[in-house]
Amino acid sequence: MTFTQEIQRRRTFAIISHPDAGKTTLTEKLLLYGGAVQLAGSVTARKNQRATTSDWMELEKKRGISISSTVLQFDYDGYRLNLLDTPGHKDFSEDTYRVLTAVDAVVMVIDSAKGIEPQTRKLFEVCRQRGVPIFTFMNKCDRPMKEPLALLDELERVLGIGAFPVNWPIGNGADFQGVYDRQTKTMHTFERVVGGKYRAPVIVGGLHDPEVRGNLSEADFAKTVEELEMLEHAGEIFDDAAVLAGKSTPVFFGSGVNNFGVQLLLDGFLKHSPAPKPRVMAGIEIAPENPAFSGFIFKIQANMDPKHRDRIAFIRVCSGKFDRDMTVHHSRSEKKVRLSSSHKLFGNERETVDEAYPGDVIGLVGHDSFGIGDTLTTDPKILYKEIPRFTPEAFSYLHNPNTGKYKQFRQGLDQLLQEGVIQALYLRNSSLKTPLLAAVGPLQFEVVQFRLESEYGAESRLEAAPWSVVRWLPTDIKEADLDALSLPTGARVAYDIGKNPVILFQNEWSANYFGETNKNTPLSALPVQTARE
Ligand SMILES: Nc1nc2c(ncn2[C@@H]2O[C@H](COP(=O)(O)OP(=O)(O)OP(=O)(O)O)[C@@H](O)[C@H]2O)c(=O)[nH]1
Ligand SMILES: [Mg+2]
Repeated sequence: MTFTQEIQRRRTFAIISHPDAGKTTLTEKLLLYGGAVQLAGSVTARKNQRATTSDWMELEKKRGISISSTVLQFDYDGYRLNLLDTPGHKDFSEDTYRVLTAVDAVVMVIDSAKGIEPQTRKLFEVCRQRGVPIFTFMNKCDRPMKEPLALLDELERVLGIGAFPVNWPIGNGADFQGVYDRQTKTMHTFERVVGGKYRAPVIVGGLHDPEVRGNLSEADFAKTVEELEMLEHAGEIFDDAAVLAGKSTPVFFGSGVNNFGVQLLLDGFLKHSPAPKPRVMAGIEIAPENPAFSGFIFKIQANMDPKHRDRIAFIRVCSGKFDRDMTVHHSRSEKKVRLSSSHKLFGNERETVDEAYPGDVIGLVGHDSFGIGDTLTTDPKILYKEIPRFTPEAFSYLHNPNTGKYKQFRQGLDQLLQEGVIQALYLRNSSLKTPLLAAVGPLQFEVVQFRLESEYGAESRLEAAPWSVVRWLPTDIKEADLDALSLPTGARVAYDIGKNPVILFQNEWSANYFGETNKNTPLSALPVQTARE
């Protein structure tokens, strides 16, 4: 296969939505239909059931929610898929937003009973800004759902995007029979299989075949047929250009847990989604075909494999070919590094990979100097600035109650800090050595506690901290100037891990008041970036 063919067959996409819409379930079913697993696991794994491939973390299995994004690479129908399952909860959204920088398309999952929920809307906004093509899966049609026309209307009204139904649900809730594919004018009637572990048997036929009607009343069936006629009458056609521009979304209906409509989604997605596109860097386009290898790190994860206890840096390849053992320029250290330990990833399983192409996400092990946002390239002129940064809004002290285990506590915390979803701050003029953790949302602290215990054997105790706002001070501010600051009640000066001074405020009002009354001391919601960052 030629270099260009390798690029053209890559599909790199994320599954996104509000919590609980069914992303992980759908991911598992895409793996089942894509032939990457033989038997689908379930999110709420009971004793003798296997858990999903993407929710592999101990706490995820326990809680039945996704905490961290997962990469799954597999081949299907000539394509190489890099699929990323993301967490929906807003406290974990920093991870999700980073993933969005690494993909070329998304599948947006909607709970058909609930319609568009707040977190879906936020994620959609980010996709729109980035011009990422969006495919929509209307999930949970096996539960009493909103009218399909109302769901389409919601997409257009709430998100302001064109919606093109590729297929249409027949029946709803207990009567959900399957979907009618408007492209091929065929009806796909499914049978439910216990636990949804295997592919659902399907009969493909005409809309008016007798088995299609199932338990559906004459009136309900007639209504559906009328809806379909209406859609036909509207005469809209699948507009590939609008989809690729992120202006219109193809809509698929189904039920992930029952395997209804999963095959149609997978095939429809692959047919219409884009291969890797050029990346823009400082106004210059870097095409995937560019012979220079380049990519950026969008995620770091420690201890994926309890046997290895190492950390993996996830890199999205943007241009050129990756060869194991190649030497590249690392943007942060401005040094040359040899990439010898490279892996393809499938949940928490990894396998050495010798080559990779634009679109691929691979894991690099053994480079402590790698950080989120770093560029790796054979052409040092290439520097990506893709990773968005977020201002922490939750603060809490983390105590080590067991002084005998200080080493485990400290080592664990340091490694978790490197993943970049929590930060540690230290109060100025304080003898207190307890780290003050800062994160986008408080659930992150629970994750830290759980992981410290399960991955490092270190107990910890959280103590609420009285602040809710952090602002960075100018980096060149002098110690004497810090002493002279007149802070509002309850505010404190602290340092981040890079020794940059910050002010912690009790609330937004207090931060704004300080800003108004100290015009000579500009504050920023994010650390001031160094030139190379
Ligand atoms: N009835 C019904 N339930 C479903 C369907 N798909 C998923 N579920 C259930 O919805 C719940 C949430 O599913 P997940 O796949 O974990 O949802 P998620 O979007 O990955 O959630 P987060 O990652 O935590 O944001 C689970 O109990 C699933 O079994 C479906 O098609 N029908
Ligand atoms: Mg999930």
